[in-house]
Amino acid sequence: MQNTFDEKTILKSNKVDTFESPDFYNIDDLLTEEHKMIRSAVRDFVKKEISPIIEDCCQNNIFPKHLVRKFGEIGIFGPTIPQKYNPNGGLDYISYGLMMQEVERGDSGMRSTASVQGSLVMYPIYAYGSEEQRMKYLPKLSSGEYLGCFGLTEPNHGSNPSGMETHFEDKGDHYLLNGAKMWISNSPEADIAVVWAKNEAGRIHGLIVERGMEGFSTPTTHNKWSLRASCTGELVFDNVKVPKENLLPNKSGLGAPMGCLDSARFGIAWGALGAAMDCFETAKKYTMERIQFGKPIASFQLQQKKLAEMLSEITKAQLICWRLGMLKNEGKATTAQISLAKRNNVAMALEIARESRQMLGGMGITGEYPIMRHMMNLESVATYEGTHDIHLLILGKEITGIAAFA
Ligand code: TGC
Ligand code: FAD
Repeated sequence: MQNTFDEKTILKSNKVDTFESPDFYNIDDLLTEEHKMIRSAVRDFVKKEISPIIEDCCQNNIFPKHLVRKFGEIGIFGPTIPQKYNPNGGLDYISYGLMMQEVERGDSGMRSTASVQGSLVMYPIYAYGSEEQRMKYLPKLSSGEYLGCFGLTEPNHGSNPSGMETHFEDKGDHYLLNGAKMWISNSPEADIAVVWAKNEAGRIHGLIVERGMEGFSTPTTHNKWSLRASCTGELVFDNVKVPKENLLPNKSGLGAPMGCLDSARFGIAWGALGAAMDCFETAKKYTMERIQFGKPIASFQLQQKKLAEMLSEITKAQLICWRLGMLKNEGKATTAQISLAKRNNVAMALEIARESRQMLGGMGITGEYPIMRHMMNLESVATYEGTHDIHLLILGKEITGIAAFA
């Protein structure tokens, strides 16, 4: 098992988190008062609940599971889902994006927990599920009473999920599920899993598998250098009898899981921006205070060049996120537009993390500052939900009309 959170032994940071986001192009003028209130509430939550414990959680590979309920209380899970199923729902995509930005500013692993629950578990149950499934699962997922996970990737099929081997057979009164998924965020602690598997005809369907079903296990993945506060594991199905009412009835084919990824990748584009902002703000403060050669290092041109380039990239990414959010609100955002945002913003954040790590010199490798943790986390973010190169190929297909995947 991943180590468990213990209020008594966790080493709380006594550093005051004074984060404020850069807004060089007055992008706040494009936000509503409600957007700003939501951002401010989540920022305060991160300062109070995540910043003090996250370094110790990551150093010691602890998943702070108690935060799942707290995320539920402040409405982080599935905020765009209608209020009929999620009392905290009914918000727009800019609100969702701002939430992901703030949570990932705290830690990418915490954003993973939130975006898997909202975009990859609640979204498919809402969009492809029956009314009974919606009423049974969505309120509990939104409150954090249940934690969910999403099983698409397999040991032999990562970038090409259409080749998946996990399959189920119709046994009359139930389905019999066999196979395995790996690299599954939340799996070791999840109450339910939305699992993608092929039927006898080779058609992909989503099934809701519940913890406790015989033959279903969720071994933990160990030895990660990245996302150490997020729990990751496998999903193993050994003749699991899944009730027929647990099949998501309203969409099948690869487009079903891929539709969920559109929503999660959108959240990652915003989240990575949050991590980049945290690195930039940390480097800016440090270089103003650190004296070398009798001056603050911020007075040297090479440091200023790095800061100026970071702010330029953050500003461009903010504009991409805002525009994409508006397109999502209008139901017009395309898969390729989302790919561009996910790929660009994660690469931008990783580059800013690497540059700002350098700017802190030796201090940059310690847990006194958040940069090294962001940098390690972002290596996973660049891989999951479609790798950096897969998103390049999705854009290549959009531009040329020719798929270069195979
Ligand atoms: P291709 O022939 O292009 O498409 C097959 C069918 O799928 C449809 N489709 C989509 N539908 C909606 N949204 C999308 N984004 C879609 N992408 C594809 C497509 O229209 C088609 O439908 P139909 O009805 O015509 O059959 O499929 P392909 O097999 O050639 O693969 C395309 C490729 C490589 C782009 C795709 O498979 C891909 O994106 N691969 C990356 C895999 C990936 O992203 N895995 C993510 C796993 S989940 C995860 O990482 C969670 S981490 C969470 C966290 O901790 O935050
Ligand atoms: P591969 O597909 O084997 O790719 C290896 C390399 O080959 C990559 O660089 C890739 O870009 C490249 N490559 C592959 N195909 C091509 C091609 N056609 N052309 C050029 N280059 C190519 N999955 C889930 O289903 N649910 C989760 O919750 C989840 N959480 C995750 C959490 C973590 C921490 C990590 C690391 C992964 C998670 N994943 C999850 C899995 C993730 O989506 C996959 O790791 C990702 O899609 C890549 O698959 P892979 O690791 O098998 O790499």
